[in-house]
Amino acid sequence: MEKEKKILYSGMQATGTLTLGNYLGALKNWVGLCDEYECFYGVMDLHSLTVRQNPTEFRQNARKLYALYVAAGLDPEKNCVYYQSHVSAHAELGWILDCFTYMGELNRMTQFKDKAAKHADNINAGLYTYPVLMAADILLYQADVVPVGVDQKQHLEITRDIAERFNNLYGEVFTIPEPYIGKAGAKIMSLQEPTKKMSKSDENVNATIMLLDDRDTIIRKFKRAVTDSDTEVRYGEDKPGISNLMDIYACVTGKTHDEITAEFAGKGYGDFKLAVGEAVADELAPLQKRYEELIKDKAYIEHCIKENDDKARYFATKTLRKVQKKVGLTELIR
Ligand code: ATP
Ligand code: LTN
Repeated sequence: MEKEKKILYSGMQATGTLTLGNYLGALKNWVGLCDEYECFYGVMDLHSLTVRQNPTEFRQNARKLYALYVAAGLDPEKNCVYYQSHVSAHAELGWILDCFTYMGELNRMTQFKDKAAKHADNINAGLYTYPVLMAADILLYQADVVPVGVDQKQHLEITRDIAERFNNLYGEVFTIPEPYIGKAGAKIMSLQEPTKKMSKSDENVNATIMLLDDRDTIIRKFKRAVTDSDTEVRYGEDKPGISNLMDIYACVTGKTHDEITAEFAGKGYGDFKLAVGEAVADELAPLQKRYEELIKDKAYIEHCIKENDDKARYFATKTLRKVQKKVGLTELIR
């Protein structure tokens, strides 16, 4: 690959619908990176299979995720937005890298421990080797940088370890990826239990703002957000609820915590919660409008998927062939 621009790789699982946490913590920050980087964003549908999926809903969720990527501003002409499962090199490199990953390393993964506890009836081998497939995703594109949240940092570290181990054995095959530290990567917390992260699998609907929630729902959920018995809009460890709302407000308005404290001095929490709700609803309105248009425009979406699948396949296959050759698999006879 001619490296005029550095390569950036990221993606999300195609499970459920996205939350405000996914948006402010990840997606929103990806928009615009294509000016500086050659960007690849996957709909990580193979990873979603580690949890049992209803096939019809799963297919719809994957399409929704694709449309949300585009609606949020990932222009498919400038970013390679594609489906992981459409590029078979992911699964093929995943297998090869499984053979270069130690069980001792995988045993340390905290996400595996969390998910295994959550899905005790389905602790499958895919859940265990999840980080190796993620390593394959990243290494196939020779990514220089990977924007991920704190919860995914351990997976990026194992990716680097696997890549270095492989390179030590076979020469410089893989680029060693770095985590991408963007603008203050906000961690958005639950509106009901502000010490827990906002998560799409939360059972309490009031805890989570979904990206496709309508304006009234968004405002209502913010009005019900758990705060404290004080009245001062101030950032601090002793005020997790208010601090979370301040983080959200800061992300959507660009204001600093001090500016927010000044703006709401002498006003009650009610005014502040309403302002946060309205600001979030205003921020999401254009994305939702664009999403509604896109999801109906099957021809356009399918055109984008096809073009970008082809582009991803081209780059991924190049790396896969190199790896196959290095480990001594017999070359294809053409
Ligand atoms: P689940 O609820 O199933 O654990 P999730 O909502 O955490 O899912 P993921 O698919 O694991 O979603 O994450 C996708 C991306 O969104 C990751 O980069 C992750 O760091 C980011 N992300 C998820 N939740 C938050 C949050 N509350 N705040 C900031 N970023 C988040
Ligand atoms: N595990 C990630 C999703 C993911 C990913 C990747 C992110 C799968 N493959 C490669 C970055 C690079 C998550 O956010 N849950």
